[in-house]
Amino acid sequence: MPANLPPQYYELEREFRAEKDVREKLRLAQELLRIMPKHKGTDKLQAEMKAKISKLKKQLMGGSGRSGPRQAHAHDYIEKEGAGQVILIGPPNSGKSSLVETLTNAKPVVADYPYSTREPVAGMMMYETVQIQLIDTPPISPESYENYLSGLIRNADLVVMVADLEAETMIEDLQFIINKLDEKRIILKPEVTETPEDARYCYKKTIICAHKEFEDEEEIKRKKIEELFPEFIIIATSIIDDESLDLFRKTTFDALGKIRVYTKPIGKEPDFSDPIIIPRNSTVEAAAEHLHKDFARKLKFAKIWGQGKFDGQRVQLDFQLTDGDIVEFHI
Ligand SMILES: Nc1nc2c(ncn2[C@@H]2O[C@H](COP(=O)(O)OP(=O)(O)O)[C@@H](O)[C@H]2O)c(=O)[nH]1
Ligand SMILES: [Mg+2]
Repeated sequence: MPANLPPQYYELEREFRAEKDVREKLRLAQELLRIMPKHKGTDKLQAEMKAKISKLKKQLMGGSGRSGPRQAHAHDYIEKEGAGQVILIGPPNSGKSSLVETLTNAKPVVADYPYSTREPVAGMMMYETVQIQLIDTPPISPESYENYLSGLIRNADLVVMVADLEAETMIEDLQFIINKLDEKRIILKPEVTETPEDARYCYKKTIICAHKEFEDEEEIKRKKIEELFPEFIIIATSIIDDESLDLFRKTTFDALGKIRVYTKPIGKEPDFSDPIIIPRNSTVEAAAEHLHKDFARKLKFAKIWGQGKFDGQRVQLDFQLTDGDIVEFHI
């Protein structure tokens, strides 16, 4: 049976064969397996690719003795925690580490010299009642691109690109990042409403921080960013301006496309300490399912408290919830 592989497959395979970096090679192998049509004609090819993947993984862990160099840490994957995973990227010295240090419990290195951050660092940021995971990363510049960044960015729920308003080369620096990621087939987008036609590409929802904004009184630099990135959400931030940090928290949460729903036992007070985090436009049924599949099956109706609702309004399972709603489930 013929394999009938799409032309993209052959292109990607050529790249895969030429690639020397083990981590990038692994990513390409995984991509090849993903875009390979799954039918009898590709059974053998699928098995071969799986074998290559596991060999590359072993190599990365440094466990396969003779083959390939040992690589100490795998930085290309960070387990998700909280309401969403947000990765901060940017040119050297733009303030990524400062933002993560100020907003989370993590302690990345902050320094007034470039290339101070060598490894990704994750920390949890509190936004009202929810936690959001922030990842600090090494810079992207002509002098530096850590290959594991591609995997990290692809896996994140949201990208925050940090622009340095104090840098004279701000626009060129941002343009460089866009081009570099494009090379890695990652396209930063103000909104992601579709999957790319070419399966090797990845669209990533992105917002931009016009950072160190405190000093940009005439907003000249910020306007330049707006010109280069029309339609993107751009927020002005500075680590010495608490209001801007609050805006950062709120904007990232909104951009994640999630809502918080508080549950309330019948006849008791709602529990505001532990909201259910579900995608925007989720129904009452989806919220119940989030708690327990069985629970959702037994659910008859719910009562809702929240903006634009009558207190204790009785609603059906297909009712769409909004951020901050309080739900009392009735089974
Ligand atoms: N004026 C000002 N300087 C900042 C701000 N945030 C960070 N910096 C400074 O910018 C430099 C680089 O910060 P750092 O967080 O290490 O940048 P990174 O390389 O992007 O991680 C340091 O000297 C920081 O003190 C800010 O909001 N305003
Ligand atoms: Mg840093």
